[in-house]
Amino acid sequence: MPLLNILHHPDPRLRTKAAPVSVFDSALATLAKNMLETMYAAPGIGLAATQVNVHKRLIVVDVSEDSNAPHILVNPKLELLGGRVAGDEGCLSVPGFYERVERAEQINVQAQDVTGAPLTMSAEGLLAVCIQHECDHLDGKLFVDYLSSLKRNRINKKLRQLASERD
Ligand code: GNR
Ligand code: NI
Repeated sequence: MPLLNILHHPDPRLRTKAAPVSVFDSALATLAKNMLETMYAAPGIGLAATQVNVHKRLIVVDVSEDSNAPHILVNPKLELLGGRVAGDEGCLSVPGFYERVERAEQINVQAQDVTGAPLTMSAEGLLAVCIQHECDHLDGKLFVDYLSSLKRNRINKKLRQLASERD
């Protein structure tokens, strides 16, 4: 199975708002499978289609130690419940940077599975944080958007520098 290329901030394509999925075909299932494989290889605990330049509302997450609890969520809708948690957050599209971000501690999620069947789940802790982070990607949002402009500018400068050294 091929690994997918992950876009890096400040690539403007990461700012695209993803469109709802309406066709639940084998191409969608293959995309989800390739996204999981890419996430595990990175390694990461979540991946949004936006990050692999596919602008559809599809995310994959697995926060388990043994990489054996994958969730594939299509057209996810979040209900933020009580509690706030602050934790260090990273992103495969912002490599090398980890910063404190505040999120809802508990959420409910309504989504569809890869066949289009409705699915609901509740999540807390790291799983809840990860799902919120992935849903932000689908709206073109990155964790750096929550930081002070000082921190964000520092990260932008460093990543632009690294990108220009690669080209
Ligand atoms: O691998 C990841 N780790 C992580 C850690 C704390 C909060 C969120 C995340 S998600 C990130 C993978 C990623 O970039 N998903 O979009
Ligand atoms: Ni991310």
